[in-house]
Amino acid sequence: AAALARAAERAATDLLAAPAPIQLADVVPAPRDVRPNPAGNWRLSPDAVIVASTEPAALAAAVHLAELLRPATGYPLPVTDAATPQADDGIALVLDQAVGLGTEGYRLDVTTSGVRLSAVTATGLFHGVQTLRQLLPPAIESTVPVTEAWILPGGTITDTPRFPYRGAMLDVARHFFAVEDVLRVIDHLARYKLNHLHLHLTDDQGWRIAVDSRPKLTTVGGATEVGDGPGGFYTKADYARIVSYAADRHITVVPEIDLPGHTNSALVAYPELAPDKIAPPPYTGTDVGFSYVDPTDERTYDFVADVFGEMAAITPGPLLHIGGDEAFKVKGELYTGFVERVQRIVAELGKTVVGWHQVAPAAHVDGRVLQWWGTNGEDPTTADAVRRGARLVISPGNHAYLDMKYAPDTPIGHDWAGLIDVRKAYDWDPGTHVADVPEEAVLGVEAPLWTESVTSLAEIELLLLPRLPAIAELGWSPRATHGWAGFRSRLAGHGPRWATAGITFHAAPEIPWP
Ligand code: TNX
Repeated sequence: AAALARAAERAATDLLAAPAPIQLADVVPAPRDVRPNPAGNWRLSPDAVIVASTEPAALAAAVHLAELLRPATGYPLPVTDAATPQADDGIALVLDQAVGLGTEGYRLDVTTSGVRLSAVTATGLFHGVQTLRQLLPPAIESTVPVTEAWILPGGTITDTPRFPYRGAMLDVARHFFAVEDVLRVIDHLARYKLNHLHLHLTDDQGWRIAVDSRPKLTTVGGATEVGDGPGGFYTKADYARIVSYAADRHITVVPEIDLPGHTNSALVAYPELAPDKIAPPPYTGTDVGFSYVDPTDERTYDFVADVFGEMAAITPGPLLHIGGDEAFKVKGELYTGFVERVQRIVAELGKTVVGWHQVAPAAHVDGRVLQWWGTNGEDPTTADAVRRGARLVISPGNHAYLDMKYAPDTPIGHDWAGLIDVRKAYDWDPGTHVADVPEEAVLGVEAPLWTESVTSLAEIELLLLPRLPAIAELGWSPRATHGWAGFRSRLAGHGPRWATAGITFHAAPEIPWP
């Protein structure tokens, strides 16, 4: 009788399995290759199991998948492991050298007998899990069980990123954000296969990371923010929590200590760093370019070595960001000499240096990365630094800046680099954006969010979504898949997902939301 019941259930399942509510190609960022097979739809059933290769990292991806699917389905979805996992009416996550597709790619096969997700690395499996999640109905985002036919569209996706660096930046200095808020931002990055979180940890208005050798940086320098707010800072344990939450989602944290400008909060705490050796008053406005650490005082370099030494010790990723932007009062050789010394300090710590593209005139050091934030794609100095060996992360102010308003009536944000609606965020090419820089020198893209006007997670999300997926697609998807018409209709399907998950977003008028 039990067997009969199962057969009846299977027959019912087969009937229900067509059509799938989501098309196999309805994924953001667009996959490299999509081969739908409408005869291969598969329905996730209450007794489905998830089985992974025995490696701990593969199991972790499987557990992550189970945790994404359990709340809405209410299914137990037990996770097991096997030497050769089979998609036997369940989901198999398989580490397999033969799949190819590099360090981040994956292959997803959906057939009537189950789902097989395979990759060379656990990172590939994790990205594949994000794709799988998007192929289920939007109700999968519910935090409580809902009745739904959990049908996956049949076929095969093979996917691999265009660029190795895909990031977003959060400015936690202008306004401070709690660890929990940063973890939610990491969730949003993971959804769209971004793999770097750049934290802008210091600025005129506040110093946000504990440095044991300089405690006043946080007790004094961390006590302010833009406006009247109390500021705040991350203890090393807080920072470790962010780093490990990100690492679990295959995201590398890139910490920025902005020097020599944007340093008023450090000068308030340690006046010997100030050019006149007098502590300035704390700054809670939104001007830029007025503060700097004294590049002619050896104590400044001791400070830099201490701070980056401690940052290197708590940052497992290879990149340390030294800022370098808008140091209007440190000019010419004084500026270049300062940057070169800081670059050497970072290199001696075994880390790779990143700087805003203003550091371009400084000498090259191994692996140096410049973050382009210009607005016209023309900069001979940056192109020259690339010829001397630098690579670029591209963050054009007029396309990728998440703090720009969408439209004149956006309640928060800036407009100095223009308005950035979703199409403006999407319609450009990181591979050809900066004149005289070949695509081979482009590491990838990053969407920075400056927070002078941003005070809450909901406001972060309003500016992030739906533009972050646009930048993610530029970083991940092959240029051949690029097209506004296709993107806007794929993106539209994410509105109900965000709404179901309780995520704030801007219902941009140019997107055909269902
Ligand atoms: C410029 S972009 C800055 C930031 C501001 C931002 C506001 C860059 C490297 N520096 O200090 O917050 O504009 O959009």
